[in-house]
Amino acid sequence: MRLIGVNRSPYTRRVAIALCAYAVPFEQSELNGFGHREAVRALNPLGRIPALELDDGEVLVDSGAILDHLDEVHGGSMPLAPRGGPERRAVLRVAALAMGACDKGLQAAYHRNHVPAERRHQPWIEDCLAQMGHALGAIDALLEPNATHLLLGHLTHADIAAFVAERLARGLGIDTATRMPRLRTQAKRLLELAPFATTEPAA
Ligand SMILES: N[C@@H](CCC(=O)N[C@@H](CS)C(=O)NCC(=O)O)C(=O)O
Repeated sequence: MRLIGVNRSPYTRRVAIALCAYAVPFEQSELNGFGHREAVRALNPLGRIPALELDDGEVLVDSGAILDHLDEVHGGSMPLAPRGGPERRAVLRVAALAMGACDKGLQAAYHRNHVPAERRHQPWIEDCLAQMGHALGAIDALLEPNATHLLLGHLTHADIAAFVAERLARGLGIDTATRMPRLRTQAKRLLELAPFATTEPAA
């Protein structure tokens, strides 16, 4: 199995964390959507990371679809998203909020990085970052002060998605320690666990 993407990407990293949490062996090709356009498009016509190449050559795209497959095949009796019911909905809701926050954060970053300075629209950047902050604030409010996990008392995609989103938010200049202190504390705790520590990108 081969994961295509760099762990600086929150979407790639959530897949890498899940693979490690499920103890699935994998190789990683550190390609990114901008620097390796052709190579990435050859695997994912949309030109985005992550993609996951299975051992039989099938290529899965989009982190949500990839995780759905990993849960189905490797989740056993305790998948990272429960298989149904209100518990599944709760986990997917938090994961959707966190990954939507990443979408907004990246929209801001793309605008900042790809639009020439004279055409840059600062209110748009600020609006995107405000949406990101608002979603992460809502997740922060769900965390019990000393809880290790957001939901269900064990690791789920909610924790993984919140972790990668908090990291991206910090990278974009959001002061998570002040604005989402519980989420920041949880992220520090998770970083002590192997799936999180071993996927940490180099500074
Ligand atoms: N919904 C997708 C988003 C993937 C995504 O936006 N990846 C970024 C890297 S963080 C990318 O490849 N961007 C390049 C582009 O959009 O051209 C997922 O969950 O996998």
